[in-house]
Amino acid sequence: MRAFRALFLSDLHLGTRACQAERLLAFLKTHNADRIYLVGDLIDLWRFRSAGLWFPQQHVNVVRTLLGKAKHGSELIYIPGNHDDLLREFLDLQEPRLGRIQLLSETAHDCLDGRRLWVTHGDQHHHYLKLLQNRPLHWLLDKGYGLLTLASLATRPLYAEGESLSRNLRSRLKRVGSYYERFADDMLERAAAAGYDGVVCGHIHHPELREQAGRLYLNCGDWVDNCTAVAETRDGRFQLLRPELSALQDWPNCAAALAEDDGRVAA
Ligand SMILES: [Mn+2]
Repeated sequence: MRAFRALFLSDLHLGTRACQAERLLAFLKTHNADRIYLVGDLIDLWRFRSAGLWFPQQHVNVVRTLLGKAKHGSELIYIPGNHDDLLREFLDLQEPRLGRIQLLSETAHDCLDGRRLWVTHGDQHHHYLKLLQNRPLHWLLDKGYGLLTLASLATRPLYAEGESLSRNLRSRLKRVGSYYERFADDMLERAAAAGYDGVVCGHIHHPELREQAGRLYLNCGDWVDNCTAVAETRDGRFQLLRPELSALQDWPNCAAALAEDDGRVAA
């Protein structure tokens, strides 16, 4: 078991067939932290609205494993995203909790070195998706998202491990509009304006860890395509954990090796 000061996971999309629950479970069973942040889109409530309730045992096991961590001492903080936005309606309650899980719209993470990071899913600050307030467009995008998920699943055998149609489309999107760049710049700008030393977010399903003008941008990625998480080590370093997809049993070692050359930022 690798134990961290903090773990950040986003865009699990439990309740959809695209969620890689088996890999997620293997990850949760080998990684722990004093504080675990679930940075939005944990359960995909959009899918329940449009496709009915589908929540297989393995997805239940993910929730149980997370609750187990809370029971055994990890502090769990759940920040809803746009796919679990129904929960945002309960944020006005005094200290909203789901059992031992604290529910927050966003929060600040105090790093070991004294820096403060803004922790938020990212959609509420994302000007393109402000359009989602528009109901007919929301419906259309939801259908489009469902179709893309289905197409991505159907074509998964055609792609190498770790690749998929949706990931392929997302990387095209990057080339056309440098969408990820603009998202990161936007989030960093907002973090700076609010007096934070950086931001931890998710939402765009693109794992990234960078330091820009002295500020940290940490994107957790997702458990649909990338299977990644952000971690703060016990000595205060941030790592992007990207476990080797084809070797489940070797995950912790691979995660450590990849974190070394892939995503280390000096504390
Ligand atoms: Mn999202």
